Amino acid sequence: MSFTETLQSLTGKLLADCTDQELYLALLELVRQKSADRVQPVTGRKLYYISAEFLIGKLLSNNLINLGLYEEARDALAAAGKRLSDIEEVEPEPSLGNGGLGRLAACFLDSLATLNLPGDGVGLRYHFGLFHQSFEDGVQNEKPDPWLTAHSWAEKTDVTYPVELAGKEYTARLYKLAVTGYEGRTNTLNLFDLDTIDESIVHDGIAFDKTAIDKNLTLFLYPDDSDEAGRRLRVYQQYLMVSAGAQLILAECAARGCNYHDLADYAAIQINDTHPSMVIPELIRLLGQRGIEFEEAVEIVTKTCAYTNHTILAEALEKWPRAYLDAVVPQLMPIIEKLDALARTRTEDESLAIIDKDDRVHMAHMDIHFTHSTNGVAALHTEILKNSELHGFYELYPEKFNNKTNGITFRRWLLECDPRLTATLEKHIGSGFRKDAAELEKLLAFANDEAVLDELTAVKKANKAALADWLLRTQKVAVNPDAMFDIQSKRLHEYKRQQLNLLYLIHQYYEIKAGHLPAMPLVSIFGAKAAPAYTIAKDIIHALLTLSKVIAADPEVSKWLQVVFVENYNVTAAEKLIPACDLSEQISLASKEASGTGNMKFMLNGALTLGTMDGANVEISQQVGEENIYIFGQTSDQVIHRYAVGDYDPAQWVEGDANIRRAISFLTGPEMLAAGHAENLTRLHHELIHKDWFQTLPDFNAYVVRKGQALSDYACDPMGWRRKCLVNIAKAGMFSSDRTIAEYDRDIWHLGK
Ligand code: GPV
Repeated sequence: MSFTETLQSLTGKLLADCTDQELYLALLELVRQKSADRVQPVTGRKLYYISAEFLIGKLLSNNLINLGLYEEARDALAAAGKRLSDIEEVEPEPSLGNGGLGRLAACFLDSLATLNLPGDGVGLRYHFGLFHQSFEDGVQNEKPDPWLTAHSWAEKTDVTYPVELAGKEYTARLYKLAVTGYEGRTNTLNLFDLDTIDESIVHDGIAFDKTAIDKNLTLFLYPDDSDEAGRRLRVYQQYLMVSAGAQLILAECAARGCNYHDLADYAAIQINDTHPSMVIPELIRLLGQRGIEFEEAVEIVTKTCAYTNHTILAEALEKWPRAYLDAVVPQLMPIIEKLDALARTRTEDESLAIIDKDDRVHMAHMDIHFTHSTNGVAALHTEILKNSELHGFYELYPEKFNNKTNGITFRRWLLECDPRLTATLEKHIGSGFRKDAAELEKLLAFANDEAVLDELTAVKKANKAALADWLLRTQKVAVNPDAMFDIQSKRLHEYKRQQLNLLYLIHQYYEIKAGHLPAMPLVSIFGAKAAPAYTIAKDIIHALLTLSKVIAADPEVSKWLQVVFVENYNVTAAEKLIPACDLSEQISLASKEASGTGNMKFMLNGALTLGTMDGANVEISQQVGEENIYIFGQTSDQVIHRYAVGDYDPAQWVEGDANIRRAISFLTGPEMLAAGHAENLTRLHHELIHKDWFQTLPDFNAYVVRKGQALSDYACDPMGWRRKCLVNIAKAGMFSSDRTIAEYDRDIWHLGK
């Protein structure tokens, strides 16, 4: 049967007569059948990647590519007058993650299946995932983002497990989503849910009754944790995930012949940050029910589990008040107490305890004591963990610490999102890089080949035009496609310093007004969601939206500068933005961004990085060489030292520097107040002058200079610029998640053995 005939047998009519929705459902069914053919039996150790987030994004095109059906599908549809890109738009995006951590989990599943490794995901089937963002009156507005339709990728099973929450029994139901690798096997993403969830209790945006657990438990990813009911709800969610997950793992292993004593020969469990940490006491509890004594259970669990740390920010290291755990998971508390007592026999250092003197339970401490591996996610991050944040643990267990620098799947972040670049690369270096990312280095041979550099320029130009069309269609903004496209897209957080970019833009506004024109026009694009309860983050969004209006209304400035804030930044938007970027903003305060993964996506798509020596930027800069990246700002050592001394006073920087003073004052000046809200602008102004916890001001001047350098290089030396882009693409191979997963397997998991 031809592809067209197969599809027609699924829709029951001629393709030309089908709606996009009908074609989408037929393709979904076809992909399901083909994926099922690639399921393989499991022998030896199998990985369970347990994570509160899997930011998988839309799946249709990705699955077609991985199954080798993309071109056939596109051509068959085109022959019937249909466009695959229109059909893609019918698919709702499952936004089951916040940002990097969740997207990393999705990239890892793709690489596991591609490398033919047995590795499944375990998580939750949120009904709405992360909220949908819109801007109203210059302010972020949050609404539910439904993705579950009658025909969803996640298939309901009749597998259920009992889970006890606050003394009451609930039934967790398993949904399975097929994950097919590129020319690889099919693994499973296991997502748990309750049958009793009631979507109708959501009102006024994303508000809902936080106490009705049977109705609300899996409604949203990370419900607002600014109040106690919200925080308890997170504990409920986490326990539902780990208890059902642990029961699934034990059942699958038993079915393969495991007698529980040898669990570690059947399963490797990776704990993705601390959200799933309760899997440790839960497994010990379940093994106890199966007749295994506490001491042996601890040993089994330690051998089976490994932990990844994704941050050094203290507020992101979970410490649950004991009272919450007493209330929600009383069955775990006796076990956590015994683990605390056992940990105290290994060290007298009170700061390494699981339960501290204020009766808070440190989830990361439990992970480090009772798993065999703790890893950071970039070289610098792991060094900081070993030398400062987790130094005491490193002294106690040096053999447990290791680094696994993050990566991204090139199937989604090159083949899918940038078909133009993919085609150009294939023309010159063949298609080996699809499976072996290191082959991208072959491109270096063309670094001085003007014809190839011209082709890369043409690809970027076409991608920028496509982004301009998309912005016009979806955001109603027109941008100048001949300007430099400068993009900062990632979660809105003070440590990521969108506010530094904001101060730069204000600075440029003044410079242009004073007749100091930049080397070329700049379109500065932002994409970012702020946590609904994160006030200052929302103030930064407001300031950027307001500045965008002020500049657009000023013809003198808007010729040179435009600020665009894209609504509802998600995976789908990222796939449009990244291929069109010239300059990638990676400007976190050094030491604070554990790794970053957007930095890798931009580099792979031929953007140059403007960044601090933070996270994986350090390794990017080592790969490409300092002449092919724009680095500025304090080093992590300087930052850590400044915090240690504790004498940072932003007011002194404001006083001592006229440019800084001018930029900050503008926030509450007449232009901004006329276009925006005094409350938000005044609060941000106050925060920057009196706190500036993430040291924006000491890096301000270096940032302005470096960005000016990038603009003038781009304007005055286009071939030189394009050569740098080529080197970035060629050197991106090390940031493939295939490399990352191969390292996890070699050092931690030993899958299939
Ligand atoms: I902890 N990260 C995230 O997205 N959410 C979290 O809750 C935590 C960490 C991110 C880090 O901020 C990034 O630097 C990192 O690249 C990413 O996790 C993946 O490791």
